[in-house]
Amino acid sequence: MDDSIEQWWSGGKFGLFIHWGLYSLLAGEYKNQRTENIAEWILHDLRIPLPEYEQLAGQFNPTRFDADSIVKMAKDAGMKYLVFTSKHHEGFALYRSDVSGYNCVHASPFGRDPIAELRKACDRHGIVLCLYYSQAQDWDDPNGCEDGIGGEEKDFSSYFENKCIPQIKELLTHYGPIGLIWLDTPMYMSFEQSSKLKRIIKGMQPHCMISGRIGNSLGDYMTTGDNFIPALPYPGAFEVPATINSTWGFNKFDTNWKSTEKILRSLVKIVSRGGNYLLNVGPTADGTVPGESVRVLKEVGDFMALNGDSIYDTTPVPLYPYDIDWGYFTSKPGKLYIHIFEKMDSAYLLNIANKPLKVYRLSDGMPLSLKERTTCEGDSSWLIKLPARGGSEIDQVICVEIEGESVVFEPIRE
Ligand code: JFZ
Repeated sequence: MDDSIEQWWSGGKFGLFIHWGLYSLLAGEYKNQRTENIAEWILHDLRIPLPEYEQLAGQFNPTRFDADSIVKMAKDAGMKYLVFTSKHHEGFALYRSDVSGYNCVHASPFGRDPIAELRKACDRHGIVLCLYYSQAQDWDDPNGCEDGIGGEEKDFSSYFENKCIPQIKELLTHYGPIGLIWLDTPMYMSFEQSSKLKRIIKGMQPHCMISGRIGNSLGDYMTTGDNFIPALPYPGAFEVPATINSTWGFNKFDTNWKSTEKILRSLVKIVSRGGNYLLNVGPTADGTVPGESVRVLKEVGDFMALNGDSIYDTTPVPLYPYDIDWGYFTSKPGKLYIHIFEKMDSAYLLNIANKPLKVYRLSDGMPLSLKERTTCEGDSSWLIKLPARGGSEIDQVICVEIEGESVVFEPIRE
């Protein structure tokens, strides 16, 4: 499993997810009826008649879509890759497809190819381009899967052979190297079908990674449930796809924006457990990213610019024997990073076996004092005096340069 994990992904830790499609035009509402669920499911959830939904293609004209500014936003947030919905469950392709005319170049006044534009922008800014593709659910194709709707009268393999595979081939042929194909909701994919898809992807682009949702456990890493973070350091590679509000596709009624503090906490928590954080934005029908998302990403970027060393290329430490609710650890060879989310005067830690060599605040290198002693019970202890926090500081990162490559925690004594 591990040979297929690429360095840009394992070291990069943080990516931008983009959910965009015809559902973005409806923004959570159709004919005065609001959807209760995630906005990109509106066709399914409100049972919109297909011919009516397909009409939306004729209105798709996001003239303010600017690939460069979106990629730059990701870059400035400290993200290293971007995953764009080339075709979601609705079945509409967001690129020039010769396999199906139901795409934004041939069926929409827009007439532009967002993936071609993202390719150029990603190359310009050094971001890895990745593509989401809904391989099993396709609510537009009469033979595609649909959640909860029986497949008895369907011929899934005909959809799979005639739309899914040819479109995946287009995506891997027309846009240069793709970092990752983000497959989703495998539904009724058989082991043979998942294997075939994997063979095709790896055959065309051996370095292209495959998300955990290809089906039949054939992905290159584990994709968690949306917004779900494993409780302990997970032994393998994993990625947490997550929303900034409560929906993936744009919903004009969803103002449930998470705070920057919450997003940063999730990022650090996920990275400290060995995972990647794939954070979503849902552009509107005019192609722009909601302002609240832009703001949060900018604030996360301010943290990353000063503290990125404690995130990129780090590995999780072994499980610390005490429950601490004020922070998290990450590490690199010879370094322990202590992420502190609470206002505290000092950090008191027990049972760290390494000898501390040098201690400083990561954001500016300010040296700090660390008192090391052995407790009456014979355990080693560290007392680190912390500097006053800046007003907007959410996570104060302390770097301790240690003797030895990796961090060693002693068990709690009997
Ligand atoms: C899927 C999609 O249905 C959804 O629209 C969005 O694209 C999201 C990123 O992925 O939804 C899922 C898929 C899997 C789980 C939860 C939601 N899961 O495994 O818990």
